[in-house]
Amino acid sequence: METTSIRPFPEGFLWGASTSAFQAEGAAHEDGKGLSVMDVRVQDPSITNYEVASDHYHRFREDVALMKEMGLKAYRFSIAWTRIFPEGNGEVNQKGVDFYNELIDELVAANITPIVTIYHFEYPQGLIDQYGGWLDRRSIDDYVNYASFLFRTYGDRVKYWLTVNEQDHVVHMPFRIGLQKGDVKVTKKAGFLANHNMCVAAAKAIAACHEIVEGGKIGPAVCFDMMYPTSNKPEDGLAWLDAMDIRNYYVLDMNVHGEYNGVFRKYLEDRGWMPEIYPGDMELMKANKPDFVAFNYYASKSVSAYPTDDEHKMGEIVGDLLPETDPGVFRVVKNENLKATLWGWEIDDVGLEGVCRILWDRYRLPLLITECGFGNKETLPEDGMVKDDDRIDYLSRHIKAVQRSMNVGVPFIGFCAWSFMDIISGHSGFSKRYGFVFVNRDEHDLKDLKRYKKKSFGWYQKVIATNGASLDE
Ligand code: BGP
Repeated sequence: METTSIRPFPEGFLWGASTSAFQAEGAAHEDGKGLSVMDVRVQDPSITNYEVASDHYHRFREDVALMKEMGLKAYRFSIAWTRIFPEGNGEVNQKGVDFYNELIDELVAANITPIVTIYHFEYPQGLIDQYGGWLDRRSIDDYVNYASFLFRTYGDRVKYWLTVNEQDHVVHMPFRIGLQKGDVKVTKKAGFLANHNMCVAAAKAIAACHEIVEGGKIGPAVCFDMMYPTSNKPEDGLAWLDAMDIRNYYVLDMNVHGEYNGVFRKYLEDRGWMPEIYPGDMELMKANKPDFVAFNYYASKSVSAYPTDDEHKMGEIVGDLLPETDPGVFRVVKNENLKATLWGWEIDDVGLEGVCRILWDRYRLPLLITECGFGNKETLPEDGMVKDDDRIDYLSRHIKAVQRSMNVGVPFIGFCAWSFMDIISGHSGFSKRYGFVFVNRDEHDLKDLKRYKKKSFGWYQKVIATNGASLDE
């Protein structure tokens, strides 16, 4: 809808940027850190050097100084579970505890609000070895014990907490829950069991946060792609509704409403994937709602109906990471109206406006964007400044989409761009860069790891200094 005016961003809006531990810190085997599934199952050393990442573990003071120079109001990062509990439970590793104390102190001294992700993909391998990790109910107590330790240790300074990063992706990726890639039907059943246990664990952590952290706010950080039906055929419209229910809403429906939505439940039951619900599980979720909905947004997807036939049977999902075809439900189709990144992610700021409105309409909780960014291949020019105009354009459009949604009543806590500096991509090594700050290394040649401000650094600095007003210049 066109409007005649747009409200400025409110005072106190958290202009932020994000990273995660395994992607930024490095020091993968230092100071007593234990192994996570990312260390042992996901990271193929032939792709890149993961062990050093961006060396944030050793250079965090320099990095926070850059954040301060930029004027960041918030920094969203994750704590590596296995730095705190190397085995996932049991003995605490004091050196890991100290590292995050120092990082948080440095941020607070720089007037930057820490937003902490409790669990960002790095599940302790120790818990997989002990009892199979998220597939066992013991995982719930170990997560809550770990989260409660963080609340007690850092809760005097950290008031914003994120329970699980992209649970909706984690459950579709066997390696992230400690399984080998195998029979899709087996791994999906396991994934949705893990999903249930994570929701119970998150509800308990929300209760613990509210009890332990004075003024603490906590919520999930899901990935939420905008979706569209590819045509005005009624069956494509229905496939879109189904895809929204079983791909986008299901985790938040459990976190916020304490329920399996009807389409998701039937989807799981028909395929034999419905996990056992223990007495009290759903009541626990209902009683412990998040304070906000945080989400990561990069792109949109278009879907068509995809009926089963002799060759495409129910449950025979195809898609390396996330289902791209799900017979009997939908298939993802290229959107010819949108440009895409080098990795095929369809760029869609209008879709972000839609997501903001959808999330507010359905959950009635304030929103926080924890990731949104543009991945690209970049090299350091002679003058030392990467001219990342495409990133500036991407972020500018997406931030304006947030503003448009706020203009029609969606309440927002803040916007955290992905990522503060170049870090290891989730799937594409170091060649896929997202940062405002260039980190001087290649996949295997670690060079000097020196930091260089990109053009977008100054651009975001100005956006923050003018509380968004410079976006209209
Ligand atoms: C999200 C993850 C991040 C980050 C980002 C970009 O799914 O939460 O950790 O990796 O996506 O993805 P990629 O690095 O694969 O481009």
